[in-house]
Amino acid sequence: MAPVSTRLDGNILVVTADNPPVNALSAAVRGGLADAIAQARADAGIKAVVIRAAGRTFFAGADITEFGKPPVEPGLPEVIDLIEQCGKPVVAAIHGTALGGGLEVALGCHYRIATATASMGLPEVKLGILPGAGGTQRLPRVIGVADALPMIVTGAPIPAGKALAKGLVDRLTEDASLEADAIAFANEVAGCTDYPISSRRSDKTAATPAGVFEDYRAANAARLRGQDAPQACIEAVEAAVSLPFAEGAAKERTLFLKLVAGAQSKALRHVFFAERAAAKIDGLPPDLKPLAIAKVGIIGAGTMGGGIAMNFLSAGIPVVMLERDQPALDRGVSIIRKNYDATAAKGRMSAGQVGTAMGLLTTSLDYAALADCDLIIEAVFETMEIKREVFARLDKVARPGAILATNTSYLNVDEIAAATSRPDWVIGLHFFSPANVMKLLEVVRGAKTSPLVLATGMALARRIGKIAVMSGVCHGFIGNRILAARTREANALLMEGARPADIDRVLTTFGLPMGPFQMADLAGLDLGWDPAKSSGSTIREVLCERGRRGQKTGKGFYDYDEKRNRTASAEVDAIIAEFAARSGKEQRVIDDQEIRERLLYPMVNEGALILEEGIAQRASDIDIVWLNGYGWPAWRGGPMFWADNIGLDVVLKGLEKHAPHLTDFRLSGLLRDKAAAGGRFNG
Ligand code: 3H9
Repeated sequence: MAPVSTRLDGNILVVTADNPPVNALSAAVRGGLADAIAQARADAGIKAVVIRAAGRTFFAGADITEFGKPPVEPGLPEVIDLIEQCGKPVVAAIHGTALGGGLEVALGCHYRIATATASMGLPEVKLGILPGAGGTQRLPRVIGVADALPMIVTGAPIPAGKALAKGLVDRLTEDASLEADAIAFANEVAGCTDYPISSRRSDKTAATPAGVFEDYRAANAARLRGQDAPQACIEAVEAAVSLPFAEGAAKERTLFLKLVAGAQSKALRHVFFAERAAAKIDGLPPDLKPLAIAKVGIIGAGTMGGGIAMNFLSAGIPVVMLERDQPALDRGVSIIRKNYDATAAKGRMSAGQVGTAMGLLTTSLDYAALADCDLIIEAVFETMEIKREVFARLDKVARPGAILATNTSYLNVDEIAAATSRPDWVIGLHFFSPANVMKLLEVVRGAKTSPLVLATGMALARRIGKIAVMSGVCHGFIGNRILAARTREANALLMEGARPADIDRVLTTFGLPMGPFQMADLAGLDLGWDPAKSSGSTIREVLCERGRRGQKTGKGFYDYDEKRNRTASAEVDAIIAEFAARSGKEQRVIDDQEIRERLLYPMVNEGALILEEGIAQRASDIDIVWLNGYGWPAWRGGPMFWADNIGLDVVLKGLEKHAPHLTDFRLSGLLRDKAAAGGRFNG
């Protein structure tokens, strides 16, 4: 069936796109829209046009799978120009999400009616591009620069109600009556000639205050650092103010073509598809229906347990939280409340929503309270002995058919599962701290975890708004195992003469939010440190012994002032030099390139080992873990994609060169073979 069809409703031509799943504006859809407009122009009986989409959403944008392939006519900018110049009023009927090229189509229409539940935005920047079909020129003309600029530069969509208030849509309606109301709207404007044309408007852009672009650049400099697309977005919107439409559109086109061919956009497109691939588990029976999870039990009301609980409470799922004593429970509940109150204070939740979430939380000191839970997550101390004890007790109280999950970040899930009589019902759900904020969830499949339990874990992750990646069982799973490879090298580099600030700087320059020593100072160096057992055998222990326990004590790997500004510490340098001398390591000057290669190449190698051992299903899953759990910059596509781009042979040569210095290093056969064959990890 053609993806665009037309029908006449009196004098109105109703144009319906039907290109599942999200009505992407593929070549066939663009052709169909162009034909429909030609039909409207040619038929004197047609007095107005409605453009609508079947299925779950209005157009979700250009077809991303077409990027990087030879262009197929007609292009989206041309089609939108045709719509705008139809000569008859055109009404866009919007439901679901009008995104990217989809919103650009709507902006080319003369009127927009949307359902109250719809949202709209220009998320192109998240794909490393800018709206390339007139969006950067029409949106500021329709709603003004102050509102258009953040929408285009951040890519965040706005709900229909807000769009109405800003003049982006003209009318709101209900889902059931959208088509009828759009046709009624078209009948009201049928035959008129003074309908608004977005590209010819100048009332809103003329009111642009001086200095708005400079101010925006200055205010967002740190956030946008290193990224091409947001800078180009600002430049394009500037053109909407300073140039006539045709010249601004030409500028937008030039910027778009450059971005779409660039490395950052390729990386971000990889991320888009990688995120969707991560949700899929190869080999699961296709008809497997995830179990319903109506009540969750959480053991441990510490920072982690509390954060985990918030995910379910916010999604409307009742939680019972268990602790060993009342004060621990009370502390946990008050932290949850404080977090919700802080969210409400920022306007991200209403008082009513906070009340509803807190109303779903109950607490108990008795394991028997977990008897009716569908899922029980353990978030207690990270020692095997304690975890096994907890699981043995759980086995006694949990109902048959309840999923038993551990939040361990390193330990062997199979060993934990073996403490129960039902290892097929045991799974790892590794949340990242702060668990109510971080997007990533590693879903750990034990040797005996049943497909149903696994599928339920993945589905649940989506329900609570997480990005889930499946991992097999190994020490640290995907994310922390790769982190450990980097930490080993960071520590070795210190002993060889690199300073903490050098190492952190190389990583932040690369695009990571923080280096390992900044991170350690922030988290507290005494995390897991026991003064009674401290023997001064590591740099970290000595720092703790000397009261250098991180930011909270004003000093750690760095010195901090009252405002927590950090400076390098001569005391730390001396401690490190002393350690190096004692272990016979000669300190030398290490340049940034060596630091970068020594830190990042072993991570890629560890990723390759994870892949060849079958711990991760695909290289892109490893990328998704590092993007969402550890702040790897999205515009570099994740460690495996980054390695593909620089060339696996280059990575291999680097590893061979540094091999004499590397700690506990084992070269991946997969990396070696792929490098030799000129291959890639990602397709
Ligand atoms: C653009 O418009 C450029 C123009 O300015 C200029 C042009 C000149 N294309 O996310 P889901 C697939 S750039 C192709 O799981 P949801 C997706 O891969 C575009 N495919 O569903 C998945 O496939 P599979 C700007 C697309 O309900 C399936 O659809 N627009 C596209 O969770 C379902 O997707 C955007 O960036 C696409 N545009 O969320 C919006 N979109 O089943 C991108 C989706 O094989 N899309 N697919 O894995 C989204 O944000 C979400 O898909 C959406 C639905 C919110 C619409």
